[in-house]
Amino acid sequence: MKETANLRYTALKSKESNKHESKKYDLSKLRKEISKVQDNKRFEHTLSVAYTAANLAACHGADIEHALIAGILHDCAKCLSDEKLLSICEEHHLQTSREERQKPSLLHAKVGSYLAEKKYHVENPDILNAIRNHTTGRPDMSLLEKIVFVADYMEPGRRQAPRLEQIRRTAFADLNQAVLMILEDTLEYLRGSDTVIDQTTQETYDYYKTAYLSRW
Ligand code: DGI
Ligand code: FE
Ligand code: FE
Repeated sequence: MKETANLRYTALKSKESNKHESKKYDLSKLRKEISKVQDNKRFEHTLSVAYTAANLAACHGADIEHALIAGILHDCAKCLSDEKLLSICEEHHLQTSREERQKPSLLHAKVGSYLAEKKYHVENPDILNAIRNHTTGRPDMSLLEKIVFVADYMEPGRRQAPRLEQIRRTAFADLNQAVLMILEDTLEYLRGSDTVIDQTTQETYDYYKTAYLSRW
C-alpha cells in the first residue's frame, strides 16, 4: 500500500518536472531581444499585448505561455522600413499580395512570423500563425489567433478606437463577437481613410459576420 502511494507520488513528481521541462521558451530573453528592435512606445505596446493575451488565454482556456510568446513577438517586424519588409519577402520568397505591395506596412505580420521562426526559433505553428494573422485576421482563426488579434486591438494602451470599453468587456464574455466588432470598426475606419483594404480583412469580416448571424 505504502509502496503504491510512493509510486504514485513519484509519478506525480515526474509529471510535474516534465511540465517544467516542456517550458522551452525563454520569455525574459525574448523580451530583452525585442526591446532592442523596438522603440519605447512600441515595446510598451508589445508587453501590454502579451499580458492582455495571457489574460484572455486564461479566461478562454488557451495556453498562457503560447499567448505570452505570440504577444511578445507579434510586432517584431513593426519597426522595419517598407523597403526592408519588401526586400525580406523577396529574398526569402514570401509571397505578397497586390494590397501588401501597395501598403508594405501590412507585411510586418507576415515578416514577423518569418522572423519569429528563423531568428527567434519559434517552432509552434499556432504561435507563428497568430503572429502572421494578427493584422488582418483570417477566416476561421484558431483560439490563439483570435486572442492575439483581439489583444492587439484592446490592450490598455490603446485609446483611439471607438467602442473600446465595450470590446474589452465582450472579449472576455464572447471572443468571436469581439473579433467581429473589431473587424467592423477597422473596416469602417479604413473606408474613411485613403488606403487599400486587404482582401483578407474583408474576407475575415464576412466570415465572422456570417458565423455571428448563424451563432457559432
Ligand atoms: O501593428 P499595430 O499597430 O499594433 O496593429 P496592427 O498590426 O493591427 O496594424 C494596425 C493597422 O493595420 C491599423 O491601423 C489598421 C490596419 N489594417 C488592418 N487591416 C488593414 C489595415 N490597413 C490597411 N491599409 N488595409 C487593411 O486591410
Ligand atoms: Fe501589428
Ligand atoms: Fe501590435
